[in-house]
Amino acid sequence: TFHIQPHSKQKVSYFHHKDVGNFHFGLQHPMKPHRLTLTNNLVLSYGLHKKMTVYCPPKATDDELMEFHETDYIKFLKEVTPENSEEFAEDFPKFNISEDCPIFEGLYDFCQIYAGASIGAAHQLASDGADICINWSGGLHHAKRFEASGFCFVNDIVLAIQHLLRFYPRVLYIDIDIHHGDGVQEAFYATDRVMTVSFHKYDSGSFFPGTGNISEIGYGLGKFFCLNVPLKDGIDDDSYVSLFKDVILDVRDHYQPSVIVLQCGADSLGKDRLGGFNISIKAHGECVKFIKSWQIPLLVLGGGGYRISNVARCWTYETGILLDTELQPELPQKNHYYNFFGPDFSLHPPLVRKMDNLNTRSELQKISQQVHELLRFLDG
Ligand code: V1P
Ligand code: CA
Ligand code: ZN
Repeated sequence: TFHIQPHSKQKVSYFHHKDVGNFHFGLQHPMKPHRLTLTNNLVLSYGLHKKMTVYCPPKATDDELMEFHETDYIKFLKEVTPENSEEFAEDFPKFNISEDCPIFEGLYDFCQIYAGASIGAAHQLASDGADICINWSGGLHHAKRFEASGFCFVNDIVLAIQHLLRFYPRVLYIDIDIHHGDGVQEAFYATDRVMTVSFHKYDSGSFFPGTGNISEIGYGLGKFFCLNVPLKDGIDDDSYVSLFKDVILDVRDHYQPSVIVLQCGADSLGKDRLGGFNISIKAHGECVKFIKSWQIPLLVLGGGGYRISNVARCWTYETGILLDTELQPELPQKNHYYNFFGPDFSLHPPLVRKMDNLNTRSELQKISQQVHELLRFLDG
């Protein structure tokens, strides 16, 4: 007799450092690490910790950060503080210290914590300790070898992928943050061992960081191993999810990745404070569900997300998806931050607005066609 297994259960590990939510970029700054405390709290109040292994990740060491970053840049991040910043002011332009990337109390600890969690998660995947690893504090995709950019100081994604490359032949990186994953793209632009795919808002250069045209396809050995899906404001659930599945399935079939890193930036949700897309938490989660269903080792990271109550909802819902656990739509009342989630107190508040989808059917069709044509170059 045959025993049909619809899907064998994937083992999930969850990395959360208790201090990661206590850092502050500054009062006016949109990046709020507190969203990580909110998320963790909601994950626990749904009881999801009972279905996965929860780790307090070790902080990344200086040497680990220098696997990608320049020694001088890491030394600078380690030494500079709000108090001594005058002594270092001459270095600010060089390292892109700015309004976006300000010096704040505990900056280096913050970097060590979120990068340590991504490296630890990568290590656990590679050593066969889990099938899926989650680090919602990671996904800071803009940081460059020797400079900060777009709220990102060290690039935990590049560090995690570099670690995975010691064990796996091909890494697929997928980025659904509304911003272009430029730092990860740049780091692996000339290699065929990492394929980077980013979906993002692109308006010929004015939306941050300004890159991510479909014409950016990789260089040298990496030519065609970089894919960009530029979109406009107002994209809705159906257009986004169907384009995502259409593109990413063809990527999988051509590239046949041995491991996947998924950056789940929640600023692609409707009503985000910086983004302009119009998608729901269910649609965002559907992208995660689709990748998970392939049963390929998976590292799941956070990223942007600037309406923090929705970020916490989204990443909690996606933790549930990764655990094959349906969550009741009413938020658990025993949650310490319950009041943050009014007036609806629901996991699925209405995020989708009556707004124009500036992506026309024919434009989306054209992007899909261009992507399939580019992927054909990966054959043979
Ligand atoms: O637009 C810019 C730069 C700053 N100007 C000189 C142009 N920066 C954006 C940065 C967005 C970073 C997104 C990060 C991520 O992809 C990953 C974590 O989500 C920016 C914006 C904006 N509306 O795009 N910075 C700020 N807003 C900002 C506002 C207030 C205080 C500090 C920064
Ligand atoms: Ca993106
Ligand atoms: Zn973003």
